Amino acid sequence: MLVLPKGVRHIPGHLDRGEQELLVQDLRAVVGQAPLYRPEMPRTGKPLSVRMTNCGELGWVADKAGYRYQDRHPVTGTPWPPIPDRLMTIWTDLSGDTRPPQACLVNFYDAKARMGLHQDKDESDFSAPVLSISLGDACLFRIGGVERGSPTRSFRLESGDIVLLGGESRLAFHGVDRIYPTTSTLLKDGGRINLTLRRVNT
Ligand code: MD3
Ligand code: FE
Repeated sequence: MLVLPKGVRHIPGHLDRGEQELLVQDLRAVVGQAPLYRPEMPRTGKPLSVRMTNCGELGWVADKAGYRYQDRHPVTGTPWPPIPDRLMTIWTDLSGDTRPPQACLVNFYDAKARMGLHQDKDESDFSAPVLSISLGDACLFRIGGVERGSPTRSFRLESGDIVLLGGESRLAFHGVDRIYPTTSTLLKDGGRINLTLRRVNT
């Protein structure tokens, strides 16, 4: 049996196929307003393999100047579109927080994309959980402890899965080791989408 770190709640198959399709429709509208772009590593400017966009009052961005939340798309300069109602409802149903999410980061992985082990520390409110939704191809997700060297555990995330990261796990190191191409028919051209709903400020 796989034991998850404290504060991690994995809900396999929370969203059925119909719900996943409706979410993809919502996301197509979001990406029409706020196109996916490729963020870059601070200092080096090396592009990330994951493409990103956001919806909500704030969005997470990365460029040579650093990592931060800001209220506009870094390429188009326009405000992020609102978080779709369907996502707001999922947050209300599952987060245990009465306040609405302020940011929804949209990550898109092609077959080769990955995300190295990192902590999410650019928010100033760690009391709310992060709610993650996986759509499309499966991935191998890894999570460790709050110190970089501590042991990690890996598990597969499938389309329709939700993960809540709260409490002790909110500052845990985590990453995406690999995508399993062609494991889902949800996205016509394949790939994986991860959505994270977050509180940013207190
Ligand atoms: C554990 N995204 O956007 S989602 C990220 O699948 C990010 O795209 C990954 O890491 C993805 O920052 C993982 C699950 C996740 C999200 C936020 C966390 C796990 C987390 C915050 C703290 C601890
Ligand atoms: Fe993260």
